[in-house]
Formats: sequence, structure tokens, C-alpha cells
Amino acid sequence: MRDEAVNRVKVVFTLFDADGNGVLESGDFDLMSSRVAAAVPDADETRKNAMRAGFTRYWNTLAGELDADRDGRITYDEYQACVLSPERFEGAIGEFAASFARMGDTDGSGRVARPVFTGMLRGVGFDPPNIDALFEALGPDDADRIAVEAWEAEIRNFYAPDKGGIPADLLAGSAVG
Ligand SMILES: [Ca+2]
Ligand SMILES: [Ca+2]
Repeated sequence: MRDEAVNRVKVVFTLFDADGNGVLESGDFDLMSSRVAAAVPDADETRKNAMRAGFTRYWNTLAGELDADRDGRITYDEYQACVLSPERFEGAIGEFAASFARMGDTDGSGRVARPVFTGMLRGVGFDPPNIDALFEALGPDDADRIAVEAWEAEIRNFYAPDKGGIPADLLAGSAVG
């Protein structure tokens, strides 16, 4: 596996552990989706609910695939097995990426403004300098907006355990030794 992908697996685990107790549980995903929803007060309820459903499906898929001892928690040791069969997560990641990015398109223009992008990714727990770096890499237009599709694709890449050398690696920048 690529070094960037290993790094991202660690970063993603830390991000998913939203309450910082060292294991992933359903409550971590509820916490993240609440933070993301709170970051975009202008988003309509339909899009917020789709985003929450994306987080829930993601958790259910992770739990179904990775909670080896079925105790309702995913430890880091259990989590690392995600790299062995990335294809099992593609459906859940795809739904998550689509519902997440589209929530940021608050006016239906197909674009996401920088403050919305930043607020949502801070809600997930990314660092502001890394968020800015990714926004720039996604090629903002004159109105300082990026395309929803470009963001959605990069979210899928970020959570794919087998990708490397991609703009989404900018989000994992702080964890590079
Ligand atoms: Ca946790
Ligand atoms: Ca477990």
C-alpha cells in the first residue's frame, strides 16, 4: 500500500473518533454529522438529512465489515483491515461523498463557496491550513467557489484506502512526519 494511503488511514481513523476515546462507535458519526450540519445553517433539511444518512450508512458499513469481535466498537487494529478489501466500502463511501458535497451546494448552483467548504470540513475535524490547501487544489472560480463534482470525487479518493498522490492527501498534511 502507498505511504500516502497508510497515512490517510491513520488520519481518517483519528477523524472518525470524533469524541477522542480511541475507538469508533456509532456516536462518533452522530457527533460528526451534527457538527457538519451546524456549520451550514443555510442548508435545507432535505440535504442535511441526506448528509446524516450518508454518515449513518458509512458507520453501518464499517461496523459490518470491520467490527471483528462484534462489540459495537472498532479499534484501530480492527480498522486497519479496511485496506485489505477497499471495494467493500465503495458503495457507502460513494453515498457519503455525494450527500456530503451536495449539502455544501446551498443555492443549487453546482458550486460550493469557500466559507461553507471550510465550515463543513472543520466540522469533520480537518485543520484549516489543510482545508485551504485542498480548496485551492480544486481550482476555485472568480467567485471563490469550487465544483460540487470535483469535491465529491476528491472525498471518494480521500477515503479510498488504495489511492495516493492525490489532492485529498493535502487534508492529511498535518500527520505527515
Ligand atoms: Ca470514539
Ligand atoms: Ca470491535
